[in-house]
Amino acid sequence: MSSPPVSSERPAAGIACDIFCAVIDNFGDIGVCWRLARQLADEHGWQVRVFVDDLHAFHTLCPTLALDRARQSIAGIVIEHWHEPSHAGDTLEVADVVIEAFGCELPPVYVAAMAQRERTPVWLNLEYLSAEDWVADFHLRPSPHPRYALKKTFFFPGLGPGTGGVLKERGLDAARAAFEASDEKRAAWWRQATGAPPPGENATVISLFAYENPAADSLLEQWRDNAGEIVLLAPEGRISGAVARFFGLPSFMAGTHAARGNLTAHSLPFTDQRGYDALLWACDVNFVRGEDSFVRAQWAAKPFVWHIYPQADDAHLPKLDAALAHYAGPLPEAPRDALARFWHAWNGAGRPDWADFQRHRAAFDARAVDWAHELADVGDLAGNLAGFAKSQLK
Ligand code: TRH
Repeated sequence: MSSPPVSSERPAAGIACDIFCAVIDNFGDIGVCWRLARQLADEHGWQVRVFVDDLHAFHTLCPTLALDRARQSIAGIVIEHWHEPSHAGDTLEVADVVIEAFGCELPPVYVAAMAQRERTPVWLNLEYLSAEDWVADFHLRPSPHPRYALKKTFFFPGLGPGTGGVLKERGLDAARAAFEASDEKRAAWWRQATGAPPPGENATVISLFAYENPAADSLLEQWRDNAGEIVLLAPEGRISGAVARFFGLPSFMAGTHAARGNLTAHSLPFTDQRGYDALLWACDVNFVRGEDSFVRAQWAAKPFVWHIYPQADDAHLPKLDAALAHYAGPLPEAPRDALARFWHAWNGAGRPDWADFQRHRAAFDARAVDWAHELADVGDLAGNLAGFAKSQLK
């Protein structure tokens, strides 16, 4: 294949940034990249292109995306369908800042052009989020390229000081506060999401976003038998089969409603990312998974339960405990242990005990608010990344 022509550098209207994203599975890879792209464009004025190899996954959380276009622009961001590993856009333009998400391999022709560029680009490898202590030691470590005069810097998201932090839009807290303060906004949200008004104050509202999970059957039974009303909001997805089985339904696709005992459940359509935040704000407790929803639940400042992305040889379990150490560490012993028991049970070790969780709800509610403040002190990932890149471009 012949190389595409190399263009002169893009107009200097702002820092040009290319983000390369290979979707491994699910929605977290593109979910993080898209959120980062929007922040760099909206809050830092960067000219951003996103190269993504799976438009279908992207379309699920960005429904305005056209599936059949090789190149398109949404919200001022150029999206290139990265259709084969060697593809680097129709015209080879190398950006000032190049972000390789989650160790995906950049097109060789692009790397070669990076090396030829008059002003060497800042090349960042954005890693997966982990709350483990070693992350702070590896954050911003450079790695020289074996053949070219280029260096790649590892950028590690994290939950503690010395890491890259996690993504948080500037207007996020204000948007949440506005939602929480407005009965009309909440009522409109409930009508649109479930077709019903908001439940009474005594109901416990729970969102459920998870992978297939054998512990779901027991938890659904406990919610059915709970003393107070439970309202379950479940975006359509990998856990929907378990909910359908519990209610004796053939499926639990978006728009389905069901009730047994004290449990009422609504299946919601998968929304865009902003819509997912509103779901978290509407709930008392959020079950989340993977990486990006795990972060959003922390900004929602409500108690949450994390279904971590399972890895071979249980490599995910130390990551689960590292997150617990940050999040639950300052809790008194009894609620701290209860939260750890519940998270472990939801991740395969034992049976989740809802009564045990609820007993400590007041402590969990207060901790969720404190933790959102503590996490904000680490700084927003997009801001941290932009600051580092600018310091390198000087
Ligand atoms: O989908 P996830 O499980 O994604 C990932 C991937 O599996 C990835 O390969 C893995 O490495 C990573 O987890 C750890 O979970 P996550 O990260 O929470 O991504 C879901 C995205 O979908 C997130 O951006 C929120 C968004 N979302 C919506 O926009 N609307 C919705 O209705 C829902 C339920 C989610």
